[in-house]
Amino acid sequence: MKVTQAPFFTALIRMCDDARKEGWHECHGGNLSYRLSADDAAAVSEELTPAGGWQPIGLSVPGLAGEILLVTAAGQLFRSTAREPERSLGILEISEDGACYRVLWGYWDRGRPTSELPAHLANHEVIKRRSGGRLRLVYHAHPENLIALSFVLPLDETVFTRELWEMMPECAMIFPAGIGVVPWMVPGTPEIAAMTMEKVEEYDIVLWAQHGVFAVGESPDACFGLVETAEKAAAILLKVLSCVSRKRQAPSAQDLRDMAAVFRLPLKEKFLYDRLPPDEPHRSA
Ligand code: 2HA
Ligand code: ZN
Repeated sequence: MKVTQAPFFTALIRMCDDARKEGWHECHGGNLSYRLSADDAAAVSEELTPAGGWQPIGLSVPGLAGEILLVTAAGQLFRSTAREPERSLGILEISEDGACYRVLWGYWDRGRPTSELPAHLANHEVIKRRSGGRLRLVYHAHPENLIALSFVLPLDETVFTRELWEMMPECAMIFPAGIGVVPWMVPGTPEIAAMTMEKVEEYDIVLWAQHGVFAVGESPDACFGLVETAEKAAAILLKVLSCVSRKRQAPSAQDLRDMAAVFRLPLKEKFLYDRLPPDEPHRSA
């Protein structure tokens, strides 16, 4: 089967297209990588041929030895992925020592993987280990409401997680581990990669303050849905904060515990602290 006809590929293209329609990928913003399953790779094996030699990754990811990944190309536009997939994306293989990669498909016209490749691979190594192989997608986007909130709320995971969970029940269901927060850092550096890796040990979604989000998932739909849910909650919260300085009412910690019991959500107690009681409802004299 051709790569462009494979179900994993069409699902990724749909995600890229949906995400850029949401406005999360201005110009060159964002990147993603997907670790192919054995079935994914077998389905497209006729088109996977090494083009060029092994190149150093710049760090060692022995946990990904022999893995095959689809990774967005450097400098490409998310809005071009559907129209020019072979230019916007590529598929690469990791060497047996985990130190090098070689291209098997795509990256037309001397393209290359995103400059964030080391960060993507390092995070894949973490999520593959922590999920027993279930998590396959690493995704970076620039959703505007979450970015805006990082100017407004303290950069504290207990605050961000609780505020977003309160906005609608879907949030605790979709990100029961909460949301990680990384302060503003220079993009593309080993430092932001290392701090994100630490957060990805615990969280499926991490906010990069005044920049964007970094999310992981088992499929394109799961990962898109995760960012979509957090982003919608951020939009609701910004609306609330633009109307009142203090919410009049909100679900309590006990409300969230009750929901966790019914839906078997592993919500952490560190996010279920007691808050100041809401204002008294307005009463006419
Ligand atoms: O250009 O979003 O953070 C890709 C990015 C870098
Ligand atoms: Zn970015």
